[in-house]
Amino acid sequence: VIQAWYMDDSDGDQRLPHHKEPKEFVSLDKLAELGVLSWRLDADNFETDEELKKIREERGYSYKDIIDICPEKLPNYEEKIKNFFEEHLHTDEEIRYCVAGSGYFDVRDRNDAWIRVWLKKGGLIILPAGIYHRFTLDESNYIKALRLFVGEPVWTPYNRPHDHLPARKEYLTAFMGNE
Ligand code: KMT
Ligand code: NI
Repeated sequence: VIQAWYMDDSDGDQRLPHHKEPKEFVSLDKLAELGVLSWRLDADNFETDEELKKIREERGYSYKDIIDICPEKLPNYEEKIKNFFEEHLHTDEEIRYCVAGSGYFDVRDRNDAWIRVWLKKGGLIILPAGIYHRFTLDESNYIKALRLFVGEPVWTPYNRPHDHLPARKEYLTAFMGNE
């Protein structure tokens, strides 16, 4: 449901897996060290799932909507697809729960290398505020995801570099051991 690996350095279709040769997988514990948290949930019953309810209550995720990423359902599809893949950060967590389809969230590790996180049906991922990341569809070309948020949502992406933002500094302090 959630797998992660280091990306190769090649350009080319962003929707391909971009494994290194040989493949170099990254554990969920390793992701957690970067502040990236993940769960495996029952996506067929997400409307009534008690485990999801508990996570939402504990973390204060009062807001919820659904994003359906396909040309028919997402307004300005091409532009959004392009913007999602620009390296950026947010001043709040990015919380996505995949209930259908799949996609790649790429995050930077502490050496600034790309880790590709493959989110599939039943996977919930939390990217911490201030982490540089990007998103792309994979070869299936479709994802339907719940978006959760604490209070009124702010989706503003700050494209790299935005190192002076408090959220960036706080991220570095919390997860990179910076002073
Ligand atoms: C973002 O901010 O990068 C996104 O919302 C990605 C798309 S959600 C599957
Ligand atoms: Ni984002």
